[in-house]
Amino acid sequence: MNTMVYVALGANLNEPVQQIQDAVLALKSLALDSIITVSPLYRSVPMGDVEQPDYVNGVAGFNTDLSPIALLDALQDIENTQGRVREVRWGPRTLDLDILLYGQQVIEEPRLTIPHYGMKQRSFVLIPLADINPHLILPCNTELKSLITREMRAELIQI
Ligand code: A4P
Ligand code: MG
Repeated sequence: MNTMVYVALGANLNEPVQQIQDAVLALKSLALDSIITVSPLYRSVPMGDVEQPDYVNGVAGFNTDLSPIALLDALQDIENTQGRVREVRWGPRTLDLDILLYGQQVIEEPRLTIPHYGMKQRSFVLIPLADINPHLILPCNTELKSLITREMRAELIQI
């Protein structure tokens, strides 16, 4: 069965825009008919206390027949292929691929929390997600657009 999924893209090392573009090509191989929608990319100030370069962030949406865990495995393979090294939590990374939404499913498993635990607070997730699906309703029945504040819009610079 095919499910619409949204994946957050983040990078802040080794030519982040190129990292995201390479990731988009890799994501196509997971998508039904290789069709994926990609948001504009944004530059964003790092969230958290770790000193690190600005991020490039965006969101991709596509239909897939992978299960949630199979999708996570595939995303982690792509991260690893692109040289992701896990050192500090919230530290700099060549590529971070997080599953934001898997259809309307709510998943609480040791390896997987969907919707992504931080998405409702993050400008660099909400704004690109609304770019590709402005009318999205989250599984908790909240309208995506209602979560986006003026302050959040001011935080991002479109690339
Ligand atoms: N995991 C659980 N749920 C999910 C999900 N929905 N999608 C587990 C993906 N993974 C999920 O992730 C740690 C574990 O989370 C995985 O093994 C998976 O089983 P990770 O990618 O290894 O580590 P991480 O990304 O450092 O941790 P975390 O908590 O996911 O960090 P975040 O929340 O992704 O934040 N600032 C800006 N401006 N832009 C950013 O993109 N990103 C971060 C990282 C910090 N600051 C940022 C940004
Ligand atoms: Mg992550």
